[in-house]
Amino acid sequence: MADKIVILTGAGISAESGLGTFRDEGGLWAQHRIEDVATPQGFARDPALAHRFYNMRRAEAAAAAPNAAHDALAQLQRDWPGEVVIVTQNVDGLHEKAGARAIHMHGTLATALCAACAHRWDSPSEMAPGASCPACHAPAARPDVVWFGEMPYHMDEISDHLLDCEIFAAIGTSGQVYPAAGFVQEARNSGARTVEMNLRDSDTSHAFDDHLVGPASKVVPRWVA
Ligand code: BJW
Repeated sequence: MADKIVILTGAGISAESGLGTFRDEGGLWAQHRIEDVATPQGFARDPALAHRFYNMRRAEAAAAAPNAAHDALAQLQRDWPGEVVIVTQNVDGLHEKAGARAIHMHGTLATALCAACAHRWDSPSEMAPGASCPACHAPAARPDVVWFGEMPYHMDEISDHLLDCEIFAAIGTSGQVYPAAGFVQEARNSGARTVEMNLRDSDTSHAFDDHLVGPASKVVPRWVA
């Protein structure tokens, strides 16, 4: 039995809950410029545009329900006699809706962040440019998400888990964004067995020992069973 399993999830696990991925055909980056909505420079240039993007995503996430893949991971986390650590790049909150705990390395739509004092609070469903922080009152409220060029959250904690896991799984992620794309190599270096679950090959498929090809709602419950 593995004492510790680390599972990295990406946008693909939520695709069958109706939430668009980023880089698949017709995905979010086909409709929105990364430079405008997913960089601190884009937010500084046109905060209203970025807020519209995240307000839309927040509304879609609020209306979405977890699918069989989220449910299977929550069940694994409940039932596995060892530790199951879910690290998600997703900001949609669907792991929590399924009853799991997850480390949110790219933040969450559920909270707002003050760019001036780093205070966090429950996000309103619609954020607007220039909104004030309830703690320091600076007009510096922003979505609590990690944009390109910013440091992902909880990296020390994640590195510690990668150092002592026996199994590492990646589900529905394209392997195009670092540092998450490097986790499989870190886990391998620690001696973990690695498995990828995806509709197709990702940029990091070559680094995995095992591959389960298919929609997450089918392959994840099968892997967990
Ligand atoms: C299914 C499915 C189904 C579909 N079933 N599967 C070179 C080396 C190392 C690093 C870099 C480098 N060059 C640049 C960098 C840094 C940069 C980076 O990686 N850039 C790349 C483009 C190269 N990274 C960063 O800037 C990160 N920070 C950092 O490195 O900090 C250190 C540092 C700081 C300061 C200075 C210097 C260094 C931060 C990255 C932040 C990413 N942010 C976003 C937005 C988050 C908020 C939001 O949600 O809007 O995170 S971008 C976007 O991509 C989002 C995602 O979490 C992330 C990953 O996407 P994901 O989840 O993989 O989705 P897709 O769409 O790409 O793939 C979907 C997959 O699902 C596909 O494979 C499908 O096949 C599959 N799929 N349906 C199963 N039903």
